[in-house]
Amino acid sequence: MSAKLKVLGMILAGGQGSRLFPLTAKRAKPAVPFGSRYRIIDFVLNNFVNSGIYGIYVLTQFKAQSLTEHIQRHWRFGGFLDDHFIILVPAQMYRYEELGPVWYRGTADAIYQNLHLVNNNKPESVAIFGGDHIFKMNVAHMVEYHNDTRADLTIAAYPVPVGEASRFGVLQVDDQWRMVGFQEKPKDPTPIPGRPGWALASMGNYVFRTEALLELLEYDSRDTASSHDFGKDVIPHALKEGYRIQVYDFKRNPIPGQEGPNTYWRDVGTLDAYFEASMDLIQVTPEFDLFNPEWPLRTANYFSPPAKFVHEAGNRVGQSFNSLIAGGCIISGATVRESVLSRRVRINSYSLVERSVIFDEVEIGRNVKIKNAIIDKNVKIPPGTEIGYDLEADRARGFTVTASGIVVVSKSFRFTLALV
Ligand code: ADQ
Ligand code: ADP
Repeated sequence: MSAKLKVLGMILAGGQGSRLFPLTAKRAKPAVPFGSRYRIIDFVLNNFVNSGIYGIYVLTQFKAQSLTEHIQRHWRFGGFLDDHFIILVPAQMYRYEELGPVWYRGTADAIYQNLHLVNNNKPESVAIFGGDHIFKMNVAHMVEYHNDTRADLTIAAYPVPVGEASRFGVLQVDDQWRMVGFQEKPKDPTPIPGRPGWALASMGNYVFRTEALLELLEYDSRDTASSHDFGKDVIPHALKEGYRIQVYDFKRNPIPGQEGPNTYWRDVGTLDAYFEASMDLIQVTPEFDLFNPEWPLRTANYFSPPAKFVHEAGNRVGQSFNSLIAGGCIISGATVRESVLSRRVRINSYSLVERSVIFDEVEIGRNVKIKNAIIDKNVKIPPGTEIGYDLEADRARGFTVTASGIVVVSKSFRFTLALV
């Protein structure tokens, strides 16, 4: 069909993201807004595009409407170059005759059910990345390493504290960084030799030699004991069968315009992790820099007016400190500190918003106080409301309150006067 691709990009964007509930009540995790202007999936898409990988399929499944609209409206390119595309692939039971009426049974099955897309493009290798991490990665460098080491499979890795490693695949390498051990989400993670307290985690980002991918997935699909997951099934099987699996050290990944090791990778899989990553952005010199012109971060291009800060005569001020404020916001006689505001948020006089993440088109009335909160899209907050000050009261009003005390107000929440 199309021109032969060197690397085909496939993004797994079908996960449910249940630990991000209620932000994922109506949208898949990769579609959750992040960093004032972006959606989580934008970061991996930019990683591919900035690395010269222009043939990309995005595999969706769960509550995909918001994600679909974001990509269809805002990530269009291609035209007459038939090897330049970003195409959404809904789950469509392509293997109905073989598997019966089943949705994707796991991450490996999501690729297996779409292997015809790999065969159509005949790439040398397939880069299979998760759709829900905040990071910058020059994928071309990882592919170069994959080719230089003649690997069947290359897995990107990042050191994490042992205490957190049970959430990840944990791997062991020899002195050539060939993988010699792998455990998916182990109870008792093996530390890195000579670095007690740290374990080497799989980032869930893989580059496969195409032939090896086809063999491994054909095998996995016939394995009745398998849960058809890369981490649980395919990688342990590949290791056992002696496939050459190399581990790619993410820290050595060079990002143009960025000095020093590449250190920032976050799985914003829980509300607390999501909140922390949002707060990372408003540091004076953030570890994750949105402003690097050599690593452009494309996203939806809305025609919003500029952000506006106004105050009328008197003491009221419209001001904001250490914050990210998107287009179309009006901060009128209110104060915003250490916060991340998406488009068209309106905050009225005498109100104070601190250490909070506010999604699109939220309206905040007068005399409102909000701290340590995430407020989802379109919520209207009546005058005089306090959020984040009395966590018991917040729970009683039906908000989600996380272990570390972050209050989340869901998209569908409607205030009545009794709830102010
Ligand atoms: P998890 O993050 O737990 O572990 P998983 O929840 O399966 O893996 O999600 C991986 C990616 O696939 C996500 O982007 C998710 O949205 C997507 N996905 C999940 N189910 C899908 C489906 N049925 N169809 C399409 N897409 C789907 C994995 C690895 C670990 C590694 C971590 C790093 O298994 O070894 O450490 O990622 O976060
Ligand atoms: P987001 O909050 O992620 O920006 P939008 O409000 O833009 O999502 O909605 C994106 C798409 O998802 C729209 O087509 C909308 O109709 C659909 N959608 C949102 N909420 C629901 C829902 N509760 N049920 C069905 N579709 C929904």
